[in-house]
Amino acid sequence: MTIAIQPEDVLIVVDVQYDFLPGGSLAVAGGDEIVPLINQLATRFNNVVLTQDWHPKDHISFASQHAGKAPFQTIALDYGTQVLWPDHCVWQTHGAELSRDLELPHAQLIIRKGYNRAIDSYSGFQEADRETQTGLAGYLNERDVGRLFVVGLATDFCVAWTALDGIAGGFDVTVIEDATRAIDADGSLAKAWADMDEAGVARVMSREILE
Ligand code: VGL
Ligand code: ZN
Repeated sequence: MTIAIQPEDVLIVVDVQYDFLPGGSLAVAGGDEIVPLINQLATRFNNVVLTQDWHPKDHISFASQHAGKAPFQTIALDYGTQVLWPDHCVWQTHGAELSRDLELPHAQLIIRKGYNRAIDSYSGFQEADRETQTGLAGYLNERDVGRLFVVGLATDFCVAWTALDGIAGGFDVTVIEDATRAIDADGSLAKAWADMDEAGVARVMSREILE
């Protein structure tokens, strides 16, 4: 099926930052492979928005902040279960920078998330407490945009949560599968796709847009 991108559609580029790319502290396998594809896809969109994971150095999601805990273990927090991560995307570090290989001169908004020490934020829309809003929904609604197409890192965390919250916010959301890569810890990728399928997130391949 061919998908014709409309002028009001939006490409959301999630967390293409050095710490999630090969060599980074939370490297996603093959994360670098999607950058040229994202650049190509972006030429079809008038509207491009990026998200940037942006943590203080003592962020609650870092295993280093919890005695006796290792990355990829979990802890219970007020807002639910939190996966613990290696320190990553600490503000004003190289790892937090967006990849310089992204060619998105027409991108209109960079939304930072995860800057509150005590709350994680996988989603570009709201933090993990499910209350604190980033402002992205307000921005998109005020601009009266069309469908949302989500790409970036990682499929099973920030891409999935952003897509799911997009649906919850009443948007038509599609994930461009081959323009994402996953962490896939402990079945997280299969679960993310099951959740997205159930919520009504559409799933396409980039060739359906580019052909
Ligand atoms: C992400 C884990 C922690 C992501 C961000 O971008 O998917 N994953 N912080
Ligand atoms: Zn993070």
